[in-house]
Amino acid sequence: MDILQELSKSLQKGDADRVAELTQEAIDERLESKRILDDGLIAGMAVIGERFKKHEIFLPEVLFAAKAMYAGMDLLKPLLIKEGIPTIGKVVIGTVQGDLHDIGKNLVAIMLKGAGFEVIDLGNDVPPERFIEAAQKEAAEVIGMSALLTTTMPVMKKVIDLAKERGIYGKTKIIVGGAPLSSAYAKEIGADAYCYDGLNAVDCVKGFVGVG
Ligand code: B1M
Repeated sequence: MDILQELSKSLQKGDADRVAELTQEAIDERLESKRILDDGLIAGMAVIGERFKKHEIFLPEVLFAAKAMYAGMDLLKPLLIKEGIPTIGKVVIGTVQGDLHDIGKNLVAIMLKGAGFEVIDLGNDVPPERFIEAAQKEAAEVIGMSALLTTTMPVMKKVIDLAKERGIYGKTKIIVGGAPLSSAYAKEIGADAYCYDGLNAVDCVKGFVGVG
């Protein structure tokens, strides 16, 4: 088994210590950090998602896998964030109210930081008001919202409606992402863009601030 397959398997077992060891080994072997992330950590989490869906595993296993994912991400983070790049814009990001899934949002934040953006991360379970207040206080160019549950997707529309009410809609661009989202849904609720992953989010945001 190659190191990335072993990494994926260890994540599936929820073995955070082994995930940290293998991630470090992969880094020491100079594997590309994006490959370690995609083919090791994210690949393992995709299997967990499938198995959870089929009721082959339950929430505690998913939680252990998420902890293991963070053990790997903590080591990759400094590599994904390139140092010393000047800030090219501000992004307020968070997972919407009622939703505790933050792994994808954190990855997007890391990618944006790596591309030179200042990221104000509001965390998860973020009420609409906080997105708008933070964007206004920080004079952010972009608000980024993440949702992983079909039941929390509608909160994104509440944030957009509030942005309209407060007069920042159109000035502050709004991007949305997360597994259940789509371009069609983003259009329907009035978001400026749907981004399918971190790199795509970087491209969108660069387009909005006119760089790249
Ligand atoms: Co939950 N969960 N979960 N979960 N969980 C899902 C999302 C689910 C699809 C599992 C399934 O049934 N197959 C399902 C949702 C079903 C639905 O709504 N259609 C589900 C459910 C049902 C639940 C609970 C309701 C379970 C329960 O309690 N009965 C519960 C809800 C809790 C809550 O939020 N209120 C719950 C809880 C949890 C844990 C806490 C145990 C844990 C989260 C831990 C954490 O995040 N700290 C968890 C996990 C880990 C998952 C799965 C297995 C993995 C999610 C993940 O981290 N993926 C997930 C199944 C799956 O997605 N395959 C599942 C890896 C991550 C890198 O991908 O988040 O998609 P993702 O992010 C991607 C893109 O989507 C995109 O870029 C990222 C990088 O490529 N992206 C953006 C995301 N946000 C973006 C924002 C952007 C741009 C791109 O711009 C701003």
